Amino acid sequence: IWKRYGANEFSDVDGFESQFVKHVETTLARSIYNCDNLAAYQATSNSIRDKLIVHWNKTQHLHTAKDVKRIYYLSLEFLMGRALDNALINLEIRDLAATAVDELGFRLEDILEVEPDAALGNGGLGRLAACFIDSLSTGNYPGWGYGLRYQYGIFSQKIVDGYQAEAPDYWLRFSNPWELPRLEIQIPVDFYGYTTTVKDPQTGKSKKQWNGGEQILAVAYDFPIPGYGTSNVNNLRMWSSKPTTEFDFQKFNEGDYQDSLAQQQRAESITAVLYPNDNFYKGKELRLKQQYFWVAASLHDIVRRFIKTKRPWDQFPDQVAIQLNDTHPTLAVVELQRILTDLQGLEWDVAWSIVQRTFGYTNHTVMAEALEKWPVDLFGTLLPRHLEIVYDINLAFLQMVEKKFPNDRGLLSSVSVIEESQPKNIRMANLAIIGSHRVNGVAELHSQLIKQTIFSDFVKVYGSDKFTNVTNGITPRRWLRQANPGLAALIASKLGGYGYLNDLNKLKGLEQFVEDPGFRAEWAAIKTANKTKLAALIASTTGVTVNPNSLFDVQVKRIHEYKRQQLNIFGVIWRYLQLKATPKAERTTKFVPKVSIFGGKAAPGYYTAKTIIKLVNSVGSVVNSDPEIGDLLKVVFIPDYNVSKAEVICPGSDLSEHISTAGTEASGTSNMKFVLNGGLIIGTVDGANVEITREVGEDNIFLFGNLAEDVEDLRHEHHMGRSHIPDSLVQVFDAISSGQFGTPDEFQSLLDGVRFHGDHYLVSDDFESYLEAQKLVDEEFRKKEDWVRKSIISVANMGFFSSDRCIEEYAENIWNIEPLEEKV
Ligand code: 26W
Repeated sequence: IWKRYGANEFSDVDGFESQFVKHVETTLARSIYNCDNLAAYQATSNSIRDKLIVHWNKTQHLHTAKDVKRIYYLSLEFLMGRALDNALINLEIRDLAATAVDELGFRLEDILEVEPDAALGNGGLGRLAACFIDSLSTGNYPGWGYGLRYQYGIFSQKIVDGYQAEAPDYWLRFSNPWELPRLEIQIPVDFYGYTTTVKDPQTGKSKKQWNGGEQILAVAYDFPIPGYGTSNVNNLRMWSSKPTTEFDFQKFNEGDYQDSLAQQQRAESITAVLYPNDNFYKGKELRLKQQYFWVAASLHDIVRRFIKTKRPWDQFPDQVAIQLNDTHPTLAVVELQRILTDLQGLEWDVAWSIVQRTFGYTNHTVMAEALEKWPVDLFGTLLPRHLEIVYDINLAFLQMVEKKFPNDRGLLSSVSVIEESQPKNIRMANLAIIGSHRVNGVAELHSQLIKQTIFSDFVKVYGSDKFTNVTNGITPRRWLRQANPGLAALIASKLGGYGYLNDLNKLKGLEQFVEDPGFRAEWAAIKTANKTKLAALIASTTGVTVNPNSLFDVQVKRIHEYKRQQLNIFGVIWRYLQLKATPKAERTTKFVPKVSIFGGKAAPGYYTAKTIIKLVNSVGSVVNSDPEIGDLLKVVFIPDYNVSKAEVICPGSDLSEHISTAGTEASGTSNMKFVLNGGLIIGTVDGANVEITREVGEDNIFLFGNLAEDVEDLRHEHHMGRSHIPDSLVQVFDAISSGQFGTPDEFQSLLDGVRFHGDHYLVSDDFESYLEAQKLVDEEFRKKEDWVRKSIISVANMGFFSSDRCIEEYAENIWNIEPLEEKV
């Protein structure tokens, strides 16, 4: 049977070509003589997809046959980027495909460029989910992702007159060969309505019942996820909303056919668009609808799969682990409790024990403004039965706390799921903690901080064992092999092949070549080639020509005050002023030629972030056209930063900036991507920078700034009016205020934030130390050979940051699952 199954698979160039032609002629109904890059992309993808489906089916059958425990990763965002190159790499058929398309008259590079990014995420959290799903497959873990199939991903960013403008990202325009519509899997999801108490005809006991008011269907779309060096293929299931076939017959009978249909059509709006906020919470009803829609469909699917095993309910946690990627899926805790009690008739306590053993919760931020809280009224209208259950969960929990800590009103009110404010709110993080057996942060420092700050009272209640750390990681398949084929090949040539790609600690073996001048020369040449590629991207997207011999200094990530792009651009202005003030003859001896590269999206409603983008572009237009400066300084903002651009940018940096106010960046993952690609970093003692320093050594990283433990006191000083703006920063502000970089009015608020409104992100406190660190960068960059040594040693010590290691830690310490490999 398996043989027949694989009938359409190919294993050589000829086989691939015939599949390609078949897809052009049948799937696409085109002729091979009338086949452009888009058609070639679709035909290639469909050929690969056929191969994946075969293994996808085998893997799923295997997991069912062996009746294994599965991990379900619930994430509202999966920032996947492109799929084709990744599939070719993971299936180890990239060379084969390149040869085949070449013989057919195409270039693989051109075909790959046609694919739109699957940009169903905002930033770090969504990209982490994508790396994890790759590592789950690679590590042969039976694991599924569950998400939403948004029709519009994160907006595409245009720069108009220096400002960000948003355009819709309709990524499904040419359909999507990487998804398998499962139109037969349609799960009804209820909203609104009311609750009643009914008598159970079997037990005679009374119980609660939810009578929903509006029903919407969740349709499954499956994305096969290939692993590297294994034939296992896992599943990423994404839900799409559509109307039920029922519609409001009363309205219909009243003659309002149009309106009744229109209301149904609105069902599709649930999964229409990804919310573009990152680290900022807004209580929008549609967002809560998205969350419940996704959670209800996913749990229904998971429970249905469990019921098929015919096991008793108390074995549910032995078969199912569910990870909550931040608080966005926390309703799953409530929904599972509802399914077990209302629908399956389990006793409350029995059900609750199952719930707690099933869930784990990952926190990704300590920032107060990012914590989700839903107004009780909004919540209760949309999900009346769930509100009752939340109150019951909270009651039982508070009774437990009261017993352990009698008469501690402060404690009760801080750990309560209900915030007794006006209006009242449901605190999703509290609910997630109470409903899970384990809570983790995403880097050592962050995991310590959550225990000391936002969740300290829960440590009191549960003890600290419930709280743990899993430091983030990245997949080396995409972020080394795919993004940097040159470097990956050089490393493979030294380490005896590509085996290091799923055993990243092997990179350590590179250290022995550090004193080999030939190796260093090859290493440096690859960096230069990657910088040339980045220069081409800069030229094509900004029109600015940059010299690849300059120091490429990059900061790409979401634009946010806590990430401090403003600190970076103030530093750039300082450098420009210094350059101008230095006699021409001395400039080249004092300053290394530098290109300052920015990129990243601002949330559409985030005014300050948008102002920072404008400032970067304004500084760029002045500096780049200053004939006195030439190659000594260029400033560019690359528009529409996304995964596929990151794959060009990360390998092309000499230095990247990870300069958040200490204690604010939970982990950061682009820091890992840059170092893995041979770049050095300048950064604060924050997030995973701390562990990167531990791994690569203090000599190979440029750290600066105040420490997390000092932040509170410094902020207090500012609020007491005891701010000190260093002279360097005063000069920068004066230059801006004088109109040197365009109308100063629009930048006024940015400067005032630092000068008069408490400087919440401590730009003034860290500015001098930042300039010092940058000075050191210049000095070190001049010592070319030493710089290359640092680069090699850093890469050699990045093994720890493979997301494969993360998944192993989650599997062992949180999920209690084992890998299972399909033997071909
Ligand atoms: C409710 C609005 C909202 C949306 C997204 C709040 C919070 C988020 C995310 C949790 C923000 C996020 O992406 N956090 C990032 O997670 C990464 C992966 O763990 C970390 O590396 C980053 O430091 C963290 O900012």
